[in-house]
Amino acid sequence: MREFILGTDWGEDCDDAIAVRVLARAHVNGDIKLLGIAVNACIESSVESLDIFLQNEGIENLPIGLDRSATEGLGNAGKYQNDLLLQGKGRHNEDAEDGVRLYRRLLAGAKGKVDIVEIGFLQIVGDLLSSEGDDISPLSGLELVKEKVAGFWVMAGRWDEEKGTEYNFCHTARGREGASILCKTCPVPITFLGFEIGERVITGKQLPKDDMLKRVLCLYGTPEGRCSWDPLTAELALSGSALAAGYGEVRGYASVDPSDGTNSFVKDPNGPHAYVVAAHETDYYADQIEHLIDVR
Ligand SMILES: [Ca+2]
Repeated sequence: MREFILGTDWGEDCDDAIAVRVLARAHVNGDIKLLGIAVNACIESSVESLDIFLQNEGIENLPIGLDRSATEGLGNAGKYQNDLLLQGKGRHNEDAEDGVRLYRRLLAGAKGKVDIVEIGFLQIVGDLLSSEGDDISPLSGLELVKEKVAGFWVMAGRWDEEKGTEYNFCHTARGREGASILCKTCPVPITFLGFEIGERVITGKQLPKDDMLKRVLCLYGTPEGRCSWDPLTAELALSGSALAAGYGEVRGYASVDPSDGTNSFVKDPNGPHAYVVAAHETDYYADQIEHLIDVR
């Protein structure tokens, strides 16, 4: 069974919650094993709100990591997290493991190769790749990723223009640096799903009123559905290839300028990076997500 780790900026946009449902459903159905989730944007309600949401999905005590220093640029955060605290009880930020340690521990303990899905800022991944051996594993972050990671599936970048600007790459200084390190040093393949893909695909409209995910969308201010950057990336990762998820792909070498977060791409059919391009109308992709998140 394929194993996954998710990195999310849970705290801001509500498409993260749709993506968490996509992966949680696959885990509960026994299609994958979700090993843990690392939160790369920290607000007071981060861990407890995520834990309550996961419990609602039928998952108890999933390992959760947190970057406690990731408080930059979160002026709009917490629109649905604070309400989720009223819906149950969960672990708190103090209970969460440091984000880099979570990745290192889960990777060191994994028997096979793990797929990593990133739908937020990339400073934890950058710090993981820069990490030295420690009490968890004598391997450096680079060695650990090379040995234990099948590939990264990353929602970030804007690939339909030169020097694209996109939120996950650009918004925070540490995120920009982490994104640059990921592109420069990652020893395993990376597949990117860019802003231009998720922007056009709206999902979540069909959820029933009493669904916690519907409540999240309403609190965020998008009751008619939200752009699907994060759930499409989760679904792409579950599919295992661009082709299987209904995309074309462009291969080459991606890079991110750490000073401003703009992304660039040099095409090369043998390159280690790829970004996906749409091969169907938007309804095709929306239907896939609606099917995955629908109430049972
Ligand atoms: Ca996100």
